Amino acid sequence: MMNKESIQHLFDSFDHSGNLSGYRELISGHINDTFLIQTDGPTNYVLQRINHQVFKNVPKLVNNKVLVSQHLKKKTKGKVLEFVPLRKDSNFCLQQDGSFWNLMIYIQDSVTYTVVPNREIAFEAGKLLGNFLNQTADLDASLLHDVIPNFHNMNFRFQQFKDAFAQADSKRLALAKPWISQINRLEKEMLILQHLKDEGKISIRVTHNDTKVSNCLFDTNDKGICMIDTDTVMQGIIHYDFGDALRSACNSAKEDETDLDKITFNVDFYHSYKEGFLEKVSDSLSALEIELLPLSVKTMIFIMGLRFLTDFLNNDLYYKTDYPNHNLDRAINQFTLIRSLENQSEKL
Ligand code: GN1
Ligand code: MG
Repeated sequence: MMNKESIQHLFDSFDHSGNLSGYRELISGHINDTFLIQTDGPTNYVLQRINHQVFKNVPKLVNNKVLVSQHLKKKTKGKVLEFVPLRKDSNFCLQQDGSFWNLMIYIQDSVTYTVVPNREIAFEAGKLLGNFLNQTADLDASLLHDVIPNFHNMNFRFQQFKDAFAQADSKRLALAKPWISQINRLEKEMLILQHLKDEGKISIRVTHNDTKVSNCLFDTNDKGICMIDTDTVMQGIIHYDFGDALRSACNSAKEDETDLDKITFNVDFYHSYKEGFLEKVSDSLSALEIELLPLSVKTMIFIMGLRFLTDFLNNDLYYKTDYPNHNLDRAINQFTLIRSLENQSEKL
């Protein structure tokens, strides 16, 4: 548990301005712990504990984030995520208990959405990601450390799922069973992008890899500011980012909604997002890459469903959960979204 003293101590390790006047935990994400730090000066901060169980090399991860931010800063007059160094010229703080922390400048007057409320937000979110990908297109992706190897590798995720299935307890297996036929039915199709990537038919570039809409920052007029949560920036294909973004932007409900009637895939938001996205990045995409965009959406919804179900079968080792079947509910949510998408697939 963090108390005011420990937050103060951590905060003071960084080269910040102002004095801490208050703090609160921001409920965001399934992996890290995040705190908003209020000061008596003009700048507030975001202090984040980076989960070193999940991210095996935090120094390299922070290095990736800083590299990408510095690159983006050269390209835009607008705001970008800015990391605050430690007093002794490092961008992260390693505590005696083994925890790693980093500090960012809080971007004032900004908002995020977990569910897209209208087409304008979808369009703006698409522009944000398009911009991010366009502005990082000339950054040598091989400079980025692979923070989680095989992160969106579908073969790897299937293998993890099969291993979890083989060793799961009978109670959890019984709850997962109704979804197995859908997984089996889709397996071949869900490997298409992976095969094309492995065959070198899709370009490798800098990708964000966690593009859900809650990682888009908007100003109070609902104009996009920038993408946040760059923990997983590394090499990838454009489809990871486009697909994962629409997985959340087009879900009419939140990621763990359990009333399945509320979960539909919003095709209007798909088109608005795609329009904003392509406005910014289409120049760097091949005809094949554009043709594969719809498939990427289904693929990324699927991979998240598969990962949630895998973690459920593994007794919730990876994602933070709020109640016993939380990961199962998240998985069912994603598989329900796929069904809604399939019912309308000709409209993409
Ligand atoms: C995790 O912790 P958070 O919310 O930033 C996960 C993403 C998933 C996401 C699902 C490192 O991100 O891959 O898409 O949950 N990040 C990691 O909401 O596994
Ligand atoms: Mg993340």
